[in-house]
Amino acid sequence: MILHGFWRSSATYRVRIALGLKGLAADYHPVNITSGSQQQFSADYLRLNPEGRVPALEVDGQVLTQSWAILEWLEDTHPQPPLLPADAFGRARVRALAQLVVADIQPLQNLGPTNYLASELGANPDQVAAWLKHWIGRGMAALEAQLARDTATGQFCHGASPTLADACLVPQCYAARRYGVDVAQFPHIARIEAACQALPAFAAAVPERQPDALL
Ligand SMILES: N[C@@H](CCC(=O)N[C@@H](CS)C(=O)NCC(=O)O)C(=O)O
Repeated sequence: MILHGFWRSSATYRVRIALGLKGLAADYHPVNITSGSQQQFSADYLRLNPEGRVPALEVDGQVLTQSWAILEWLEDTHPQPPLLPADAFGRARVRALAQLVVADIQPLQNLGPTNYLASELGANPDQVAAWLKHWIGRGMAALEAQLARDTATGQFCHGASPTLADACLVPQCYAARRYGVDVAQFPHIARIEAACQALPAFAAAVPERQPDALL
């Protein structure tokens, strides 16, 4: 398996966590998506993912894109340890928590759209920062409320072992801090993040520990 990604990409970070939790190793091919490099739009990378976004996972000559599809594929093909609950309601809950991050928050903090705010719509840096804080703060407040109201929330997002929801929550906390959103204001999220970070798979996936980290 080859994981094409970027150290600070939250979508790539999700996949690193899930690979680690499954005990799987993948070769890592960095794709520098910063404005100065934009390797995601190189002809070579666009052949892997015509959308020009990371991550992409190459498996036996096939290319998987979209981090959520990759997480589900990992779960389908490597069911142990399970990262989705056994019951259908539980699976729906985990998917809903994860999609709050994957579908509702992350697209609004992504580099391409936020660069567009500045370059095409004339937003100044303060306005871009306000956009990021607003949408991340609003999304994470909703996630916090979901976790707070439900007895299915445990040491982790769902019960006493990590699920795909945790693999999405932790990278979102990382992005929130990067854009100046205080994670401590969300007590359930902060507590679950700490529980995750204590596990080796999460610790190994931290962006600053990746070979392409631009520190
Ligand atoms: N829905 C996609 C989102 C992928 C995505 O937005 N990736 C970001 C990094 S986290 C990216 O490649 N951004 C580069 C760009 O927008 O040009 C997924 O989950 O894989």
